[in-house]
Amino acid sequence: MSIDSTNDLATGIRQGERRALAKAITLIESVKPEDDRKAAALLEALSRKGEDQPALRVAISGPPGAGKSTLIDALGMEAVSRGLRTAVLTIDPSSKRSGGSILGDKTRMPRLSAHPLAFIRPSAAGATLGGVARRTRESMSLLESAGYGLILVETVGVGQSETEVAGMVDLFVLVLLPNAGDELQGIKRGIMELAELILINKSDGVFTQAAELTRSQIQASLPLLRRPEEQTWTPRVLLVSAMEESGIGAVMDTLQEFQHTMTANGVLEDKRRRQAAGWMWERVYDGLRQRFLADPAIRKLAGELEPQVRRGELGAVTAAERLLKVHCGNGYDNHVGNH
Ligand SMILES: Nc1nc2c(ncn2[C@@H]2O[C@H](COP(=O)(O)OP(=O)(O)OP(=O)(O)O)[C@@H](O)[C@H]2O)c(=O)[nH]1
Ligand SMILES: [Mg+2]
Repeated sequence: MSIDSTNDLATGIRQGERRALAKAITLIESVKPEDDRKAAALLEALSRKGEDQPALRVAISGPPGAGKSTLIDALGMEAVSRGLRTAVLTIDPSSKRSGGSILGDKTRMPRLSAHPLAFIRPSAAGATLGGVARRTRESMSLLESAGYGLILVETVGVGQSETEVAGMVDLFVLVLLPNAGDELQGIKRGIMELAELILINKSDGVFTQAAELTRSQIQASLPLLRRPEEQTWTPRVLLVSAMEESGIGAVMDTLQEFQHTMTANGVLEDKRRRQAAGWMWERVYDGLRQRFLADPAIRKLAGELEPQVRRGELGAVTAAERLLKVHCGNGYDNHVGNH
């Protein structure tokens, strides 16, 4: 791709062309080093204009089968009915097993995927770190440039990926099942702490009572979970049924209230700036790792040293030092010497 076509891509994205957007996300997710540069150029071309209306970035997280995809379909439909262009980034869990079933999650969002104001992008789980796609931040930034006002990110499962995704969104939504109260479905306290909004989904039919009980239990435990530095927003617990589409309007109201409140008091802006600093370091580490691994001298030496370490002939620390020395040259000793 030439510089010109990077510019074409940028223009297409600015005009909200879906094909340009899809192509750009593919470029951004590419693991080829030469694509990395083009992707960086594209992000730069888009950021220079710098007058994007920030999108509200929302993570939708929760245990498998909690109804995240069904909920996103309903919530997305509510958002587009309010005139809000809505984008969804999802990691298709089935692609881990089948090696790339892209249809999985789209079929769970049948109405939204057909809506002209919506854009759904499933990423294969293979390209992920934890449950977050490798380039989720970058994809969100493209979607923002394309004028989407709401970005919903569905994350897989519960675990370390939650902390990671919470570090790149404005608002973290935890979707739980009606029986969550007792053992909290293995949800760690740390994940509960991340949530600005907790939804008890499947509050319908035979689950109604259990859902209400769970809601009051979680509500009661929330003050204990509150982080002292975040006094500006009190986490909410809402009952919803994605299937029956009850409570969805209230969820959308809450998202918009969060956006208004946290924009007005400047907390959202602060959060984004902190996240941007984290993003910078992430890119630096990622770039260093890639460069290191692409260095032919490193590859050669690593090819010799690793088997020796495996055979127990060479210590891991000694081997690592030798590799770092090759990459950094004399600067390595100087640098280490400074500490
Ligand atoms: N009764 C009831 N069932 C629901 C509701 N929402 C989702 N389901 C059902 O729960 C199952 C899982 O829904 P999904 O939306 O695929 O759940 P998910 O959390 O996205 O699942 P993974 O992505 O696999 O982790 C499906 O069979 C849905 O039909 C709801 O509000 N009520
Ligand atoms: Mg899902």
